[in-house]
Amino acid sequence: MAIERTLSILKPDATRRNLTGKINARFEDAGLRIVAQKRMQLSQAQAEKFYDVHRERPFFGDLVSFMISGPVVVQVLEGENAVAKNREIMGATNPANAAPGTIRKDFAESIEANSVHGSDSLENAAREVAFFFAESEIVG
Ligand code: RTP
Ligand code: MG
Repeated sequence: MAIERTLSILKPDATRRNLTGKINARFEDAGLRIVAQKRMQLSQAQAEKFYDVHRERPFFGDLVSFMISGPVVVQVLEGENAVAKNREIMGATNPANAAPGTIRKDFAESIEANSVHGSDSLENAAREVAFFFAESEIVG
């Protein structure tokens, strides 16, 4: 299996409840390595640009408002099959549908305040990692 990198975001509901360490432990316990990480406050323009693919969706405005409602932690996870592995650890978008033992099942508050973002393909991972990090900030 290939070593991949994926972009992860700990969302404002996670930072607000001081859950960043508990969530990071899930990644590390699954064999993913946090090779870059920074805490930041997204601007409205940044959040809109990051979620541009969802611009026409009915939840776009609420999603952007939520993502700027408090600090986020953006991070690069590295490991075997990292993109799919992270999606598996995260669980389904709606915590009501998430499998037992997943981050969203255990921590998410709602379909919107669902604690984590993870890139959904290798191609999007490369784009999303580059959105937040210079190559020199990623130390594998
Ligand atoms: P993510 O992009 O955050 O990793 O989550 P995802 O792939 O599981 O979900 P996606 O369909 O890409 O949606 C992005 C984020 O938008 C919010 N959302 N709200 N109110 C709603 O019906 C709704 N649907 C999605 C969630 O925060 C979701 O993670
Ligand atoms: Mg998505």
